[in-house]
Amino acid sequence: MSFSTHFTHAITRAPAASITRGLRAVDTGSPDLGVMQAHHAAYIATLRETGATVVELPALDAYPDSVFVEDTALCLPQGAVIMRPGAPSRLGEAAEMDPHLKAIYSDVVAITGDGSFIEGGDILVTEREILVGRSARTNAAGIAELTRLVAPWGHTVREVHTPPGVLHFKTDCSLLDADTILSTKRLSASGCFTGYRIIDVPDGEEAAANTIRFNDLVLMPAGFPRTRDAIAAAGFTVREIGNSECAKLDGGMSCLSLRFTPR
Ligand code: CIR
Repeated sequence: MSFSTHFTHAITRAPAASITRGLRAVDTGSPDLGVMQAHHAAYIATLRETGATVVELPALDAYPDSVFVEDTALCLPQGAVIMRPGAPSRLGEAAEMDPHLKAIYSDVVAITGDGSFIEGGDILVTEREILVGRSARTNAAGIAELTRLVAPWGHTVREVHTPPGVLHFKTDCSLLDADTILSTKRLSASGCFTGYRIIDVPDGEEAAANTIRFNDLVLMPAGFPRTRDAIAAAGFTVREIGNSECAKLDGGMSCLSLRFTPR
């Protein structure tokens, strides 16, 4: 079974009331907590529908962006790596995740360098390699440290670039199966996915690029019919999940969970 698309576990965190103060590149209005909670519940129910165990952590009001748990850790079959988020208001979220991963994994390591920054949203794990996009949140020192930490587990890291103005590398791409990547054209134009089959996100639907393949399903944000049809036409079973509130904070499907199968 592919470790990059099939998972026994996921971890999520409930959105906090402080979500209204969450980070955003452009202010398009305040997220509605009630609507976000409803979307979050649908997301979790869909993960569970595939047979996975979902650990739901309680809201952390001190961290407005803490619903976006993906940025706090990288989970691999062999162990987990605690990240060092590049957003100062999010740095403390990583330590909040640490005990929960230690409860599941015997091997949990951490990015610790004072000048090292890296967020999970910049990391795309495929069956053959780990791609990490440099971004405003992830720097060379963070990538170098991650490379050293995962080498003993047999993983290689390839540094790539996040398009200018895009929050995270995975804002613009997702893995659909071992060889297939859904990507915006602005990202795939860099050539970073040479050797993979690329499904282009149709022009104007760039916000649909962040999906997750989770067991037999592809979860994608609702409201992008041409992307939905392209993914379905390629043979995947699609589930659309409301994402209007997370989108106001530049968040999407991958941000809302850590997905893994511990050995
Ligand atoms: C942030 O700016 O950090 C949050 N508002 C959104 C984080 C989205 N996370 C992700 O793409 N992995």
